[in-house]
Amino acid sequence: KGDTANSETPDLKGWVRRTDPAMEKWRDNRFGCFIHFGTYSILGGQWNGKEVPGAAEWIKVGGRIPSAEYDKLVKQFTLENFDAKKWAADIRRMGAKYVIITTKHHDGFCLWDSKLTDYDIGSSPTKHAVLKELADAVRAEGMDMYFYYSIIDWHHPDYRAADPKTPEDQAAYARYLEFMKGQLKELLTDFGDIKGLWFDGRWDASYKNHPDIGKGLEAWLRELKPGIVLGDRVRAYDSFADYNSGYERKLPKTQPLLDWEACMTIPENSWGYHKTWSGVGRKTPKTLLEMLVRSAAMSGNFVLNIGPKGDGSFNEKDVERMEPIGVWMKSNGASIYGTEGLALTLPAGTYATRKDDKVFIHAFQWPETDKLPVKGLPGKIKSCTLMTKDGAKSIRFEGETLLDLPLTAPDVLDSVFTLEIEK
Ligand code: FHN
Repeated sequence: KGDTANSETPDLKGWVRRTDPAMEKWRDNRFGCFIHFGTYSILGGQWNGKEVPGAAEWIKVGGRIPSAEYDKLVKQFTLENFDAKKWAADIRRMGAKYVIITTKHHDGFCLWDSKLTDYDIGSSPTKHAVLKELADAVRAEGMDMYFYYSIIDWHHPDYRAADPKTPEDQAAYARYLEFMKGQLKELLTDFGDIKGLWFDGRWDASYKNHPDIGKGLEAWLRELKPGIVLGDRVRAYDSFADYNSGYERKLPKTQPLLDWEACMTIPENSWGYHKTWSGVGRKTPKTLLEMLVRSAAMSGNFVLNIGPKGDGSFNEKDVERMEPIGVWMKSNGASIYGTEGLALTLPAGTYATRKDDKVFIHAFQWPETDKLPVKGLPGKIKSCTLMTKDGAKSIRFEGETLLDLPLTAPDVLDSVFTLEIEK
């Protein structure tokens, strides 16, 4: 199951590149943090003492857990270790500029006290107003808040996955769409400035077969919140909204023609908290950072997912990755934020980003000689520095080749050269 994405579709179908301040800000952010959090986080991928294969946030389906059992988790949602300010501070220290949280995932549980359902945090023992506290804390840390919302809803009695054919099913699904709009209105009015919505679960026939539903919803949202940033998952695969959000757990091979964002898990395929991460493909800080840099080098955004535990604390395995990325971002953020990609001829494992008259060369693989040849710069090099532990050090160059490089990489993750280019 999952989004099959518009990703490599070459036909842009009248897609217009937005250049308003809200969209420019989205672009400049470049690095976001996704949070999958809900009552499934309590289970951490295990049911009745056994590991359930598949993504931890899908455990209700993967573990064939009866609703009556699954719904009891709400009463265990105590969040004794939840601290929104700490979440926001840790995420900001990682270097993210925006946060996307699952306000409601496919299981239908709402992380805010919605007036339209009782299947929400308001029915749990916690005193924390998670969304409100988080949205405020995220903004206080200078980041942008985005809300994820699942179109699919395994809990709502009126939700229909199949294309509704009978008058009864059609009426039910129409009621569900109204419920969804009502919830979206709550999300856009009760939590301060929410920069955008991140829809998910457009693949059921009820939504996919009727592109007008998504288009109508999109128009309604744009009226409700002018400037809102919407990824293309609000639409039914037929065209793009503000950007292509279909790069899930993968990056494009070459730079796409339109704005895009990739979202990435740390384990192979689990977004919610998983106790063991038994699947293959746990990514290292270096692998994740290289994905972020490759994204910026293809003019796209990168969103790293974390899955906090059911008690509200962060998973140590997530933190082990967030911290080194944050240390790197603190010294090298200028080579990511507000940059765009630049197609240069470079050695393997080396990428380029650009901002104004600066070109940043990212060396994940350190050259085996003392030279780094660059080809295709937009002008002559005026100066070149290399970021080291002791600050930026001047580097000699001849034409487009960087010379006399140190024997080993100054940064174990990614060593960055800053080239000032003559205008
Ligand atoms: O099924 C979900 C999955 O659990 C997760 O939320 C991801 C995030 O992009 N989206 C869906 C699969 O496309």
